[in-house]
Amino acid sequence: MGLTVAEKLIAASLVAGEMKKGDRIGIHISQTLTHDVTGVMSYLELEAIGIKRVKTDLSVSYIDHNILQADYKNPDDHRFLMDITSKFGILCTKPASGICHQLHLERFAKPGKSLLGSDSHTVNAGGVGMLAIGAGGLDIAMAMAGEPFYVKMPEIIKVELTGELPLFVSAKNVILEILRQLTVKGGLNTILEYTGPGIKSLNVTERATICNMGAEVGATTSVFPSDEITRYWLKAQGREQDWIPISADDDAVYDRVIEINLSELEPLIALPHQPDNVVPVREVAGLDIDQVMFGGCTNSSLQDVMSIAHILNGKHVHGNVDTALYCGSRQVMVEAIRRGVIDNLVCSGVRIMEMFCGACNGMGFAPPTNGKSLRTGPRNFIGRCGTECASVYLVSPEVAAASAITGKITDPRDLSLPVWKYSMPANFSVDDSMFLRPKESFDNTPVRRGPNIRPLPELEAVPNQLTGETLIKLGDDITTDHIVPAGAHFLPIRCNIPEVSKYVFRVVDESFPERAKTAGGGFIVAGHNYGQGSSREQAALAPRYLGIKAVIAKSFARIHLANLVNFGLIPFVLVDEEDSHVFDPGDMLSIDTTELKQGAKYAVHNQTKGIMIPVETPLTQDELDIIRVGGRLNWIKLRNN
Ligand code: MIC
Repeated sequence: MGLTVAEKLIAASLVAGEMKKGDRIGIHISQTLTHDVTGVMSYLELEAIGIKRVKTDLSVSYIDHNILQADYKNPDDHRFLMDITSKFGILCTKPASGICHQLHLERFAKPGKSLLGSDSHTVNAGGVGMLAIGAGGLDIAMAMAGEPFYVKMPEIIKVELTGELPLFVSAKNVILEILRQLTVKGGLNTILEYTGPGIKSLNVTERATICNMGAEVGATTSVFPSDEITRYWLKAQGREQDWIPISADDDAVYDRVIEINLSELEPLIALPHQPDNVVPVREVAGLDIDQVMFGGCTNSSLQDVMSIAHILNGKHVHGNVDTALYCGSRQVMVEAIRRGVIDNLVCSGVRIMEMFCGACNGMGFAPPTNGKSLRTGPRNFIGRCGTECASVYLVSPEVAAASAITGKITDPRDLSLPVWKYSMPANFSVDDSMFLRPKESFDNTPVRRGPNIRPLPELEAVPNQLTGETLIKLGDDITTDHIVPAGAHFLPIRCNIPEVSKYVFRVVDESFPERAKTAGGGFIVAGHNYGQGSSREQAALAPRYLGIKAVIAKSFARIHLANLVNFGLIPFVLVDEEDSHVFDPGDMLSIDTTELKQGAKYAVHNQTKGIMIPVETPLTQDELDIIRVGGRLNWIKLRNN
């Protein structure tokens, strides 16, 4: 039987298990990626693991999130990252060289290789036929130490693209359409593999845009074949030698098929506060807006910037609209400057920001009270933009640009704009001078650690009896932004667990941290897709630090489930999801965890109501053994001693 592209990529890196859907497999990781919000903890964990040099072909530490240096915290983190990566043999960028995913696509992503990144949008590199997966920082540390990355062998969804994108309907609309069909839950434990005649009309940065937001359907990853279009991109980056052809066999077998005729797509928009709340732009056209943000890792390529500039050329952004642009990298910025695009945008009234994630995760450019903000990034979770009462809408660069002119949500096709077609340069300006090369070998140069970089908390083993109060009851699709907030006030404290734990569930119940501490910990009860969104392991570690014993939910997002295992927090799944109504905040619960066995059923004793509720865990025995000892770092210490 023939293989899909995804199966070929997995087979090339498989080091444990068999490619049987649903089985746990181990993948060798050739490249890793971190950034400055998740990377500090990842390198603290790498130190704890005890190796002296990374075992990967390439590891890169990007500095692209915490760029608002409002006090000592972010510059201290950056100094720590530069020092520690140099010792371990890791490349490190200078601050604001660009967004990690755009930079990695430009300079390092390789078809056929595997990449693990401490960011959920690592999947962006699937645009060049790479097996690129987001994971928590500790999993990245393990990969840097040469350990396999374990994941459930996913189902493979064939996304058959036909036709060609119409004018002013760009690649972002493809993934918005997939989100509309699949929802934020629909891609769990799947790989989205793009194929069909339609892919021949998509260049690498368009393919990366589509892969990038595959993270929002919960997919393990997304991937395109590696073909002549891939080769063109690598050649334009001076990396043609990295190209290899990868395509699915004619008799490859897929688990599901989604068909999309690109020619029939229209401009789409994700309404607040979920990326799958997608409707046609024309359904909400005319709504007044306060802000437009161009940028984010999904749409900050040269094509995106030039498309925006084409629409704004000779026009001004509306007086009521504050508009900002974050180019994806120095390369994008330089190429745009050389084409006269940046001065056009300045003349149109667009604020030119630094090259980093920026407003996408609330690092500046927050909307006003009850503001309406159109953004070209991947996420619109509540509170993520920095203003909890604001509403963020996700759109393509073209819809964002048209709306910036009119001051209202606008379909660009209604502006009778001149036709414009992007032609990707045959050669991009390549300048790697902002990548700091590591020392030749590990040495004892001290690593400068600011006071905000706190040691990893000690985690005790899981007791045989879990007892405590139901501290919070939540619905479906609880995001990592609900659990530990994003934004300029909170991203800088991500490497300070005692501090960040003060803000757990801030956007849903500000009293939670104090109640958890007063109660000596307890339980979280939630619905489906608990922990959707980012790779931030603090979303597991901070509740653990507050004494949370277990999370009882209807289902879990992939990355967060792995983070719960890594930090010794048991994820229980309701055997009958209707039992969720039995739990109320304040109910006293107890669970006998003397035996943590794969496939076992457990009973949650709701002592307040005198009811026993059956639950199970979706974990393998290895994962349960890791939880038993209090998490992966404890497990490693025990293994090494
Ligand atoms: C995001 O897009 O949510 C982030 C901020 O990049 C996160 C990383 C983090 O939360 O630290 C992600 O996607 O993993």
